[in-house]
Amino acid sequence: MRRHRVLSGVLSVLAMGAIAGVGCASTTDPNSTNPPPPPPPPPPPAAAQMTLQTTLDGPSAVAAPSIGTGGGIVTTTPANDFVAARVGDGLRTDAVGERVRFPQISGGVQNLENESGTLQFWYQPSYDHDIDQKYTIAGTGTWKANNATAGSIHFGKHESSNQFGIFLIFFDANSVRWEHNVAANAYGWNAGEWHLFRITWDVNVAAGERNLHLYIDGQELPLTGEVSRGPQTTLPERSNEFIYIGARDVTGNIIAGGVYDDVEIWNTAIPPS
Ligand SMILES: [Ca+2]
Ligand SMILES: [Ca+2]
Repeated sequence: MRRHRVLSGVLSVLAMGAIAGVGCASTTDPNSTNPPPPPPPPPPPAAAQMTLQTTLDGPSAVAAPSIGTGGGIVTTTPANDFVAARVGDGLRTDAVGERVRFPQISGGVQNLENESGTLQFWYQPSYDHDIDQKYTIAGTGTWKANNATAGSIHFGKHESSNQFGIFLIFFDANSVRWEHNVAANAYGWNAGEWHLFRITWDVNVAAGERNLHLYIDGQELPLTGEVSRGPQTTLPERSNEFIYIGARDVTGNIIAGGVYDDVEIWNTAIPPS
């Protein structure tokens, strides 16, 4: 949960008070030749803070990330399957259920802000984007047996029956499902290539504005399907809910495949600069 909106409101009230004060002064001194004061500055934007950062260089980078609260868990076969990656080592996934996960919040420290945020990571898929296999890539909550966590986001790649598109699925506070897609002809990657993925979300955008955005290598991808627009709802972060890099579930039939590196999460939606 966040507090800066309260601060913004206070600043707005103070600014209005300042304007009112200026108006009173001018009416009591009609002969003043002083130039009118400049208008008050707008309230400052919410300060973006990184809430989680991990090098994925090994088990300790998951148990104790460089930014964020610890308690992350590695689930791979073989155990702790970290291999040479983009910078140092990274996490290798190549089967159902393989991943690292971090709690959304632990000990009062948030790794994630469900209201708005940015999830960025490097990913080297082990497969071409148009092979006939569904993959799970990352998510901000659990998804088991078609039962996803309210207030979570899920990202992956479809098989042929869904035209090899990307899926980016958002569940609001009431588990209403918004499934965004990227058509297969609007993106692409080959096995072994490193790409920079960025997902942003904000449930508090104005009416008509999109809540989610997806970028690969700094380029925004066109989202089609059930496009979610604001304002929307979500849930508070919970200590028993998790951010998944790799598989969103340890069972099921949707596999994770590829090497991940350098995961970063911020508490506001930040487009690539
Ligand atoms: Ca690394
Ligand atoms: Ca494995």
